[in-house]
Amino acid sequence: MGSCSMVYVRINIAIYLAIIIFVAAEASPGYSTPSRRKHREHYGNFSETQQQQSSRNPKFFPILGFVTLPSSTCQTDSGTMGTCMKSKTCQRQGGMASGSCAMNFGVCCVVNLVCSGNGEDTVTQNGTHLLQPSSYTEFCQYAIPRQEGICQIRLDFNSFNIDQGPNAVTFGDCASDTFTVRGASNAIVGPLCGDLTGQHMYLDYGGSDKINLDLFLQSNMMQKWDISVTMIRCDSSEKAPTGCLQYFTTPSGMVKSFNYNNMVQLNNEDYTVCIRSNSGMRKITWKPCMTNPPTTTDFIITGGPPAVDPAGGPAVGIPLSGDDCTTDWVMVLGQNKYCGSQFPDMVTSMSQPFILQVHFNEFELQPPMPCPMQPCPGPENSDALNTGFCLKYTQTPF
Ligand SMILES: [Ca+2]
Ligand SMILES: [Ca+2]
Repeated sequence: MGSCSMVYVRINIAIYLAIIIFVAAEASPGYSTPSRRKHREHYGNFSETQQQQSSRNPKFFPILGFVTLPSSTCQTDSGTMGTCMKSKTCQRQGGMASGSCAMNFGVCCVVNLVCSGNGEDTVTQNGTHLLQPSSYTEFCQYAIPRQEGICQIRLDFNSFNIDQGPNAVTFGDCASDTFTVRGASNAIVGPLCGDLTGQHMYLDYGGSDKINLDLFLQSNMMQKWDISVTMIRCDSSEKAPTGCLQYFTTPSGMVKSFNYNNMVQLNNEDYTVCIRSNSGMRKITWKPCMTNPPTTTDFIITGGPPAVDPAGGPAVGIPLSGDDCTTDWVMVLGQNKYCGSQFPDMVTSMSQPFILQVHFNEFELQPPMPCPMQPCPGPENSDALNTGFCLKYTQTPF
């Protein structure tokens, strides 16, 4: 037999082995080959992994690629996130197929967990979407028990809107509907309310064996949410560093406080936003978003709103930093604390890891009423209509 035929036979054997592994893996939900696990963990660097496998063994790469693809995340027909698997596996897990994946060998499967309003609704499948109840219920409680080898979960608020109540605008408290996280070890957040659409959270199990998400719905309004839950393995490269509530991996991006969509700052938050240093990047620059210039409402954390220029010029905020920030502030690691009603034009830091620390205390400072002091402290000495923050970052090599 010539060497050419030998290669042909080897490739054929490899194809059969690959098909057997694929079928076996899909037939058993608990089964996971090392290559599947490895690929799932390195999904974020898929193109790099592809290149490495390809250069190591060019003949077998397409086959290995075919085997490993079905365990990955996919995009559904409606643009949301699903998990690629065989059609039967999806049915068995109570999911709904929405589009195909893995060269039409798999379906993009979505598992929905609708709030029952009747005790804990337990999340068992990675990639589950948590949804609002079909009719009004006062209490929704989701439980996410820790599965073997899982250290962290990521929540994506694909959409999220609950009532913030009239108190939030003035006092920063969620006095109507609330969203509360229990069992996570890495942050203090809220309770939260309002519009969290587009936000994400990484929650560490730490010593806990269960993370709970509680929603108290006091207002009978049209609350809506779609939160997807991703379970992250302890040894996964997708895991956020311990202690980071938010983790951004892109070279540049936008970070907003919770409920910034409603431009209302919420009380009682103490968390860390981490930015992954991209290869060769040594410096990070933070700026206000300026999504709607010339207003400066994208950073009001303490004091009142920026003074409006009667001549029609841009509103002028009060930038404060360092020891002047005692109640609500953000801190750029390696630089300073910032508060007031204006963020500096630019803050750069070469301290790694790249970190933004967020601290909002338990209340908003109101001028005493009736005012015993003369002159009465104006908005500049109280927290009035604080919006929270929207900041954008950019990583650069130097
Ligand atoms: Ca404030
Ligand atoms: Ca405050």
